[in-house]
Amino acid sequence: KQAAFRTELSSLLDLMGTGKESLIFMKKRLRRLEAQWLLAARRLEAKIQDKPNEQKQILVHIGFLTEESGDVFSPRVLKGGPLGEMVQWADVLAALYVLGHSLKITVSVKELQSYLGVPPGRGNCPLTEPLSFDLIYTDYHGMQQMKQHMGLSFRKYRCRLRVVDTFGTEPAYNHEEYATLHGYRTNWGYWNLHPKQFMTMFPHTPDNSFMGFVTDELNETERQQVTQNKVRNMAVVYGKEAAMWKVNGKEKFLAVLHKHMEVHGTVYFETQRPPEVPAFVKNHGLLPQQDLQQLLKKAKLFIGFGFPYEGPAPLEAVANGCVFLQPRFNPPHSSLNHEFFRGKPTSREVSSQHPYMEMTIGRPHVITVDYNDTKEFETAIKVIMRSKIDPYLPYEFTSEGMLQRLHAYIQHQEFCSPPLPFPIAINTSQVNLPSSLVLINHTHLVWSPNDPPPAMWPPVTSMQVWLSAEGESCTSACWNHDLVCEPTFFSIINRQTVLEQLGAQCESTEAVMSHLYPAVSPSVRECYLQREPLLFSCSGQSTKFRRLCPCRDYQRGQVALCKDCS
Ligand code: U2F
Repeated sequence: KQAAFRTELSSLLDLMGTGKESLIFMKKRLRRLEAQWLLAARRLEAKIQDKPNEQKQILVHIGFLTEESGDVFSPRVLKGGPLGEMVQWADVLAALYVLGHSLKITVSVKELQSYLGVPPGRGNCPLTEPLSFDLIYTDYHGMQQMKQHMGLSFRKYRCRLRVVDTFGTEPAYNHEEYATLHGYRTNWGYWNLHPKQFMTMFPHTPDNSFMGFVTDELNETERQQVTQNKVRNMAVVYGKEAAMWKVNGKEKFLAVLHKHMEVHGTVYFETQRPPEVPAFVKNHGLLPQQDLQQLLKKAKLFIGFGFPYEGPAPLEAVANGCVFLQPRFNPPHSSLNHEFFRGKPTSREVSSQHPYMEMTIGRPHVITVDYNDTKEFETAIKVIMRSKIDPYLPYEFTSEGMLQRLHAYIQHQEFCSPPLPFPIAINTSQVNLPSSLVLINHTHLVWSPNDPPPAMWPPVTSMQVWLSAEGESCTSACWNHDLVCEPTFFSIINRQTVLEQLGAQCESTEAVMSHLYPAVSPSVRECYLQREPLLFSCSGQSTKFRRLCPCRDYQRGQVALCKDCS
């Protein structure tokens, strides 16, 4: 059945239940953004007119909001606690709903059981009826609860899961046996999912799918008003909880900031100003999202103190015409050296408070400096005050962008069917270029005459294969060629001939289970292929190896999709 784009959000609100502050926050957000979502749906509909849009039966189980997982978030909604996850879930619900899918939503284990068809009082038994959902969107907590209540059926159906996972899960941490043997410890368990089933808040690692969220969009009149009404010397500090203001050396850089600008804050407080917030700061208290947007429309600068990491607010600030100023981390923060990331299933190095803002958006909208260097800091403030900058929002964070991406995932991503056939050979004789250039793309793949090329997604026409520098990950090797690592293609290129064609010298070749392979160790001329498809990894890196990297092109402003993808 073809899914019909929806023309209202009010029935979605009725599906959501009530009571919890978190649900109230999400519903408020949905109401506020309804017009934006519906307009985006009309636009996308016009673009994909004759493409298939099959209606799916979808269960959304928001595990972190269940009482059974402790629900530590809901009571903090009005007290400055994390809201990013709620922003994202609200937007996931909106997107799934307006795309026209059939939704069931739960925030309790009891409801979960009834939707799954687990008879009351029976835990941990296989389901008696086939699962009626094509897809289940959940999180780590929800997955744990499903495992507990589905018994052996969990394994059977886990390919239908989509796990919303803020900071991402790298393949080395996902594979149970490998992670256990090699010390990739996590607090979240090992699930042996296809890494693309994990869906992140920002495009953190191409091993996972980028889910994202949306930001309020401005129309042309609003854009002009915002640009005209900017207050040159008004700064807003990023940090709604007093603890976020406990920063070493804060006095020094705040004094510099205060010398030039009027400093505003939105820090939650009960009765008195929190002692962490200096007296010269004009504190508005925690604001409703809409009021924060108004404040950001006037402000010139939105300034981060280093925490929270990778939240939505800086994107909202830049979308409202602010410059985001943030600290560089040297050395970078990661699960190896920072308490916040410890136990999270990733070794990703976070080079500033918000690497996406730093690297994908960058100047003039985002300035990243060393806060201990007073001169560099002060120069940045002066540059910002002089600058004239328009509001900016990458397409991937607009409602249309999120709908386009989610639509593509739902129609094309498939983790339940058996692996695709491999090409029978790689015909590289026609290519004769120096080894530092792109040598292999889809034209060199030879498929068996009985088996036509498989319909892959993303299409293999977007592929370009490169060898990384020693010590470099495929994520960064592809990025350096203005491409994105695409793990789907690993299975096609996991061959000695491909390594050799790219200039690797293979005196011996072995197939091994490791998140670093396929790769070559140039000093000893040993080549390694991957034996375990779940361990194909864009993020793996080690000083000893040059990695074999499947890259693809991407759409400007929509990194999740290749140029020919829709
Ligand atoms: C991030 O968590 P947060 O939820 O704290 O991220 P923020 O960027 O601070 O903001 C989330 C939302 O809070 C809203 C604002 C953002 O959409 O509009 N808000 C508000 O309504 N009123 C205010 O006065 C100030 C902000 C991240 F998202 C989480 O995944 C991480 O767990 C957390 C820790 O790194 O950081």
